[in-house]
Amino acid sequence: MNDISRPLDELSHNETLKVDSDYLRGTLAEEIADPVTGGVTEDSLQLTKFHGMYLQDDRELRSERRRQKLEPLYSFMVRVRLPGGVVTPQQWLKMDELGREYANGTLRLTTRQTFQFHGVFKRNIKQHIQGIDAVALDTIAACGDVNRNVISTANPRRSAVHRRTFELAHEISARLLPRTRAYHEIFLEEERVAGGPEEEVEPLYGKQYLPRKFKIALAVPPENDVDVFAHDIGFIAIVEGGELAGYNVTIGGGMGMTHGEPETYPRLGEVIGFCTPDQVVDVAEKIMLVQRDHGDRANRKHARLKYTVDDHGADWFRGQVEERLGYELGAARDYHFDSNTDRLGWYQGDDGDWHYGLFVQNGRVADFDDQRRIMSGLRAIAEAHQGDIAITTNQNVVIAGVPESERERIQRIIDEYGLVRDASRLRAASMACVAFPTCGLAMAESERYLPTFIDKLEAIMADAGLSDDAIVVRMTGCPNGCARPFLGEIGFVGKALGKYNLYLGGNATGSRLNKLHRENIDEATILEELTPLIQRYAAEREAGEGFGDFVVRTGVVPEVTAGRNFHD
Ligand code: SRM
Ligand code: SF4
Repeated sequence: MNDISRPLDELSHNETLKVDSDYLRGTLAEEIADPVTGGVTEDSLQLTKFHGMYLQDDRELRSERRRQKLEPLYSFMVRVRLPGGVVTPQQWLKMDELGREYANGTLRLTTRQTFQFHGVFKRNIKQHIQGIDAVALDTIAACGDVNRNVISTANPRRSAVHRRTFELAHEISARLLPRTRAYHEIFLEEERVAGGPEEEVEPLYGKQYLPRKFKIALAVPPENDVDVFAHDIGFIAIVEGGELAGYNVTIGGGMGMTHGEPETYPRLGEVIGFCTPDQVVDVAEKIMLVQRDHGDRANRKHARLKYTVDDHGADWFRGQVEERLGYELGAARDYHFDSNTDRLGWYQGDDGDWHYGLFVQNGRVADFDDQRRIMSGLRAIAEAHQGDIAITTNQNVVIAGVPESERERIQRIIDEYGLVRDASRLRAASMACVAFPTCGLAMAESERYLPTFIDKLEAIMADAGLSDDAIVVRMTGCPNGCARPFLGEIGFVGKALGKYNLYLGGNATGSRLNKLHRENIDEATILEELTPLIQRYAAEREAGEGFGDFVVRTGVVPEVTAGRNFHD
């Protein structure tokens, strides 16, 4: 029997919660209106996720609040659904305004190319969501056991293939969007309309939605900026004779694991076939439905599609998908990736317009000091710019579609506001997850620490004569893997405050997992470990060889060949 047909009392509590929630309503409306607490109950907290928000509290204030016998300082993190990551300047300006009015005065660009707001108090949550709605955006399904924000290679204005791929991200997102009106009733105050037959309320998800979160990414080689192998489903564009022939389909990627639990592990997605562009949305839907019916609903730590694939085998999974499609997937085609980082600075698209890839350190849009007024500068750009602003899955932005006549004006704003801090190639290839103070799961610092750590690594690189080189460095505050650290040439995964597990041996195309090298080490030990390796790399590397390839070739770490990293 598959889990969707098993009695609820054999499954995880979240399954009962979903079924009993009246399609994600629960008691949320009442709890949001209750002024006595800044929070909501544990069950409602689970439901808010499906509507794109998380209840958090400032972890640095916890003990002081406890001492004062106050409840934690609750607020919501709010995540926008933005398939493909593109906004108009007007939408950017609204996000900027909402960030200053209701959130903590900053915006956070995420590794799934969207906006996050932190620090939105419950009393403001409806106005905040209504503000997002006012510019035709929403937060539906940005979190929760549903298909999440569909990500696509950055900047659809680059070429016709990028444009079509971006459109497909939108089409997939629309097809897989939950149909319940709960969000509209609770946050936009729409009247509840008497529903039709049960099966029409959520035709794809039913009452139990998915076993766990579900993620889809679309890549256009040779760039793998989306880290296509890190997602439940991936589509890799195949261009033949200058035309988009279709997409290779991957299944079973995922990053998250738990320290000390080897039955959880990061896994690379694997290619199971090929489909044409007009088959993509159906293929995505059918893969999701196989996972809906066969994913583990008893153990949430084993509930992602990667485990369903490993439990049954990729051939079985493909067979299930083909049965539902009514046709077979084609044979996978050749493709080649050469990087998983962003294209930065000015470049030209196929139509002759210019685009500017702007590095935003760890995606934090804020005014840091007089020299680096990132939030004000991006606001000034949005006020002046007529094209799009595209968010990348490396937490950067692209000022997209700048006509030649406007280039100078945009460049002046970039310079005036210090938007481009002299980012070395090393820094530009680094990413950190949010972690402290907002993330409830963080074990170590990440976003707030990586910039100073990179200062130190830059010095080591300079000493080794590698100032102009890039190494893909990823850091997270815990092993959930939000900045995809297990794909880094160097990966840091938080273990405790000031302590990290050091991973080595990913590559610069996001197609190989790295390997645990040293466990639970502090900064001094990390630097002691990396300095001689970087010096050796400078002296002994082969032409064009990346750091990750070097440490694997020279046996510093063994190559992860199974597509899975059992982190030992
Ligand atoms: Fe994540 C949970 C932040 C991308 C794997 N992630 C969280 C939470 C919501 C913590 C929580 O559950 O209480 C974090 C909120 C922190 C905060 O204060 O903002 C959080 N994840 C993020 C973001 C903001 C990191 C960033 O610096 O950009 C990314 C938001 C993406 C978005 O816009 O939707 C983010 N998270 C990812 C990714 C990368 C990706 O999707 O490409 C992963 C690894 C891929 C994967 O899913 O395997 C990821 N996040 C997780 C997991 C582990 C999931 C698993 O099944 O293994 C958790 C914990 C969980 O779900 O139980 C988690
Ligand atoms: Fe939080 Fe861990 Fe994700 Fe970082 S990786 S944002 S610490 S859940």
